[in-house]
Amino acid sequence: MNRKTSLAAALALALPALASAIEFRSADIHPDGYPTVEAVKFMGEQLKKLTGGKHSINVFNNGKLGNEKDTIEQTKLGAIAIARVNIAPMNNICPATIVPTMPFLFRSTEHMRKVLDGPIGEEILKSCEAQGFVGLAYYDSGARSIYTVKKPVKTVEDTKGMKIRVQQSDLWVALMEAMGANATPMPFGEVYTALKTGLVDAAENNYPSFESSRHFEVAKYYSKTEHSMAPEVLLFSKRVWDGLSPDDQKALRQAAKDSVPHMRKLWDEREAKSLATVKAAGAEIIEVDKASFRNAVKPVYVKFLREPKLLDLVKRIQETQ
Ligand code: GTR
Repeated sequence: MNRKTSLAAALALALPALASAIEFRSADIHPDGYPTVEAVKFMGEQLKKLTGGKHSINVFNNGKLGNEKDTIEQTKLGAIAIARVNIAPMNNICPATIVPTMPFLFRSTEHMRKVLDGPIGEEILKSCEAQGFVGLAYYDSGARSIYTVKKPVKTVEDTKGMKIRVQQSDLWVALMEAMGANATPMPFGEVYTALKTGLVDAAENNYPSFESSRHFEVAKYYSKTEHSMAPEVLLFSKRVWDGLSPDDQKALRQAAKDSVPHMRKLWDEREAKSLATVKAAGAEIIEVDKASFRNAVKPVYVKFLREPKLLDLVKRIQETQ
């Protein structure tokens, strides 16, 4: 055997192994360093370890694969393996995801983590399988609050007539309308310009997104409405999933699970850091009359929780200690 043929033989031997090694594509709209992005990178490292170096994850950050709605569609089709998105753009696709998005539902971060880590969280993720998504994990997203360009919001009266950007979800539109505002749904990547040009008067988000997007440069009044703790989710394409071996599926589930405590640590650190950054840059953090917001959004519970299954989930969440 000459050198050439022995090389070809060696390659042929290596090929079956190479052919089954997969680099899963994962989408995120956030930049490097953001806790969701870093958590999925960490998951990739875990996956490599668990599969003896075979499988890996390539995180496409900064919306390189599109906005969240687009990446959800691509994931359903199997063009993207993993979408790390907020649960809100899933609301219209998978009704049970409405529940953890509901305003003023979770009493605290601990309450939210306990619910999502347990059977209720599992049940909600599982319900998305019929729509083409295997839910692998929830990540923290803190509490979302309203921030404005011109005048601070202190009670729900102040949001009357305001144009507020929301995520692309009917629930979010209804939520802002219940506060008397005009909801403008649009992708996250368009919000900075929308605030700057006056297309919207306000937006709402957690501290890390308010900071990383630099929205604080144009909207300096951050009013602590803390109206929703809608979590982040890690969705795997069911189409891709069904083509994987049970061992690979197990490794993916494990790697995702392992990334959650890591994400939470990064999240807690980032929340504190982001708050300090925006304050130092001149953002004003404003306490609000929370009860006025809580009362105003009550009709949203009636409108969106007609199905007994969803009502039951809410009840069980409220009963979780
Ligand atoms: C962020 C979240 C993103 C996206 C964004 C938004 O907090 O991490 O996934 O949902 O909010 O408001 O669009």
